[in-house]
Amino acid sequence: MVEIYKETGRMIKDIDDSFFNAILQKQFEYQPELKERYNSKQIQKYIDDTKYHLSYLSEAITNNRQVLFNEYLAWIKIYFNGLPVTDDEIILNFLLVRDGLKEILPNEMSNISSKFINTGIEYYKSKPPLLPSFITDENPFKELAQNYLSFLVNGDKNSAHQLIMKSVENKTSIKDLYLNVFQVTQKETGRLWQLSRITVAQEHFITAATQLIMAQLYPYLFTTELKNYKVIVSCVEGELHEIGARMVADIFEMEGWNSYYFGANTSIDNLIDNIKKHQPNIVAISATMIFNISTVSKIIQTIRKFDSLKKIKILVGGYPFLIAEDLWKDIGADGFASDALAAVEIAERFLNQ
Ligand code: B12
Repeated sequence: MVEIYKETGRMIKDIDDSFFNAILQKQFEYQPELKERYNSKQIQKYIDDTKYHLSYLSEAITNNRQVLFNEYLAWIKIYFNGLPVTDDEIILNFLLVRDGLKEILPNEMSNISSKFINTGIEYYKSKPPLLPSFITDENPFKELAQNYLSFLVNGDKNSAHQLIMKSVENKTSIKDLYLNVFQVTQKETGRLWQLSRITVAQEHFITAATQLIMAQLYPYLFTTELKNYKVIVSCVEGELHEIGARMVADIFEMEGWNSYYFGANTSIDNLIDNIKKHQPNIVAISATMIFNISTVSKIIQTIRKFDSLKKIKILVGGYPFLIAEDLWKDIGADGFASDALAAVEIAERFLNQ
């Protein structure tokens, strides 16, 4: 049962370029006006987008989690809402992919992919293209977060920096700044980009400024009594979102752990070599993009192969694990946490068992 899903996901992942060109030609047959409208850049974009859709479909099927595909479709709906691509064009693209897969996959597998795509399309149709702010009324630091982000959106990193340093002087804890200010303003930045309210350059500027400001807070991190525990924190290969992992490493450090932070896009081989070398109590693996779940799973399987690493507990975290309940169990991790504070709590619970 599980194997057929994995095999279907794998076959979809391995599909070659001729498939995507055939889908494009079919879309032109149904919508000849698109053929007139698309220049070579738009044709390439259509092909890239279709490949991208399949990378999500493949992970959703591999893990037998409709929610992973649905959330992606909800994301597309909002993203394309501000752009000159209609719902009908997007839905037709998915229908053509579904029918194209019927031609190349064995029956049992194409039934699975059709079910995922049909359910996804219904979800797409039912979702309004709305995305509420991540800076909510429940956030005790709402005003600080709003003011901080507003400075950065306007390109004023010095005022953003001063605002944070002033709140540190006023005894706001680093943990509150991390979770209630930086984490939510980063997510809000993503939302503003997705809604086309800020540019990619602004998003990069805000992220770089936040990383710089987090680095200025380092003197406040290393104040606790040291424990004799080690943690390795790393993003998987292909994963460029590193701030969540950085926060996890920093909060471990604040709690007296010795942390080894390897950042974004670390190769499996390199990670395994370092796990062998440092023999940590905990390995914390971070992934944000749904198409990286398989790599997380591969890392876990590789660690489990070595007798010398048997005692190590593996934690996973990041967006896919937040939306797909118990996915962490299915891929063989020992635990999952929704944020950096909870990560340390779980890790210490393991060690006190
Ligand atoms: C900054 C950013 C980038 C930067 C990252 C730079 C950097 N140095 O990190 C860059 C420009 C590289 C980037 C690239 C892309 N991005 Co981007 N990015 C973001 C953004 C705005 C912020 C990420 C962030 O810092 N979040 C804040 C951290 C603190 O939150 P977190 O990661 O969830 O971490 C917490 C918990 O999850 C947990 N946790 C995390 N890891 C772990 C691990 C363990 C073990 C545990 C226990 C817990 C844990 O603890 C953390 C701290 O509390 C997000 C928006 C968002 N919603 O996150 C989009 C976002 C993730 N990106 C998105 C996209 C689409 C992309 C690109 C595809 C864009 C493109 N067209 O190229 C690429 C993909 C790159 C790749 N292959 O990885 C989308 C993803 C949507 C989707 N469908 O999946 C988002 C959601 C934006 C959006 N709203 O549309 N991005």
